[in-house]
Amino acid sequence: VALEGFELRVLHLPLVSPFTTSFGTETVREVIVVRALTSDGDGWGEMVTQPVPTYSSEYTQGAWDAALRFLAPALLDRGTIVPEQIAGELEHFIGHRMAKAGLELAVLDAALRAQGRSFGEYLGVTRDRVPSGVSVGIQRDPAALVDAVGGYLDEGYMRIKIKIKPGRDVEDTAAVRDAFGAIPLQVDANSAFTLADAATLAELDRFDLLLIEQPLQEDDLVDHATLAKQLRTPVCLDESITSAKAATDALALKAASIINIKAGRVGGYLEGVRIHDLCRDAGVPVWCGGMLETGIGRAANAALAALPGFTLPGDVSASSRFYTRDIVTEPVVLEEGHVRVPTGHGLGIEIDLVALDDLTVARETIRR
Ligand code: OSB
Ligand code: MG
Repeated sequence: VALEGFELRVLHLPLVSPFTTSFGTETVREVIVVRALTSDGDGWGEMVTQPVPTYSSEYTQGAWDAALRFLAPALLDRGTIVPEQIAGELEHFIGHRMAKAGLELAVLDAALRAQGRSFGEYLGVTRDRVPSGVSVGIQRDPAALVDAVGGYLDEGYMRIKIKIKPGRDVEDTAAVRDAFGAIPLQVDANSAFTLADAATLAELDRFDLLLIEQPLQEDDLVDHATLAKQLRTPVCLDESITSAKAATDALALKAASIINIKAGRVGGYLEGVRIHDLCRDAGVPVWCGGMLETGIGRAANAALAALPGFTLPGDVSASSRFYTRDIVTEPVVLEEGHVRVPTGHGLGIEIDLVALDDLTVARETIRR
């Protein structure tokens, strides 16, 4: 595609309820929406950073600065580019993967719209809908957690993930298991534990969890391998898997037996596909993680999760799980516990420009 510019916006989307993880509570989703301006039309992407660098080193103002100062100008200097060249073009800039992913997605959307192809067809999806799991934040107490989980099960979600942290681990998990029996259940610690907590984490073994996600810190690959040997629950990595290379290393070290794929975290959907492919070759299950995406990333995630190696339900939930008002005209909905893979051209979404403008708090356009 012939790139003419990029429009970046910071959006604030109010959350339907506060979302609490081991690193804090959010009541508003701050996200950067990218519009690629090309001679063949526009494309949309999003940078899934959060305002504070607690999940990873990336954060909104950092992504904004890196994108406007370095990443977008490098792509605009090239002028004409195909989406598959973007990651290579930006490789000499270290990190800033969420920012890179947002730019790549916007160009992918523009290119596929121009070709009249859907993102799912481009990726080679093998399903027209994917089972939907939901990520449930830490609640006031285990009883409130049981209430929240019950609500999501009533809506039809097919797998529950609960957030845990030290002191809110075994009791919370036990409460959910006791209340709902043999539902597909997993936990996510967002790096909140250390190897010294191995005995506590081993207590979770009795709950027959699908997996425990990211118990230790991002760079604790060897410690994760040590911990994995002490647990019956499979260890899944999220934060640690920043690239296909990191995935290869984690599998070689036996630090994980399952991998969570998030396009933003790994620098783009195309890198996410590479991780899918290598895990599939290695017989390692993967699932699609989420970053409270708007309708843009939510549509892209539904397509990614429809690749054959995604054998576990992802955090691919309905827009209504987080938002009362999305920025697309047809937000993702839950149908019999599933989310449909979009079939329209590009990501298969139309932007609600009124909602987009209403939710925009900052905006900048950079042109060739
Ligand atoms: O660790 O998977 C995570 C949200 C923000 C940052 C990290 C994570 C999450 C979630 C929510 O668990 C997943 C979703 O978008 O539904
Ligand atoms: Mg996680």
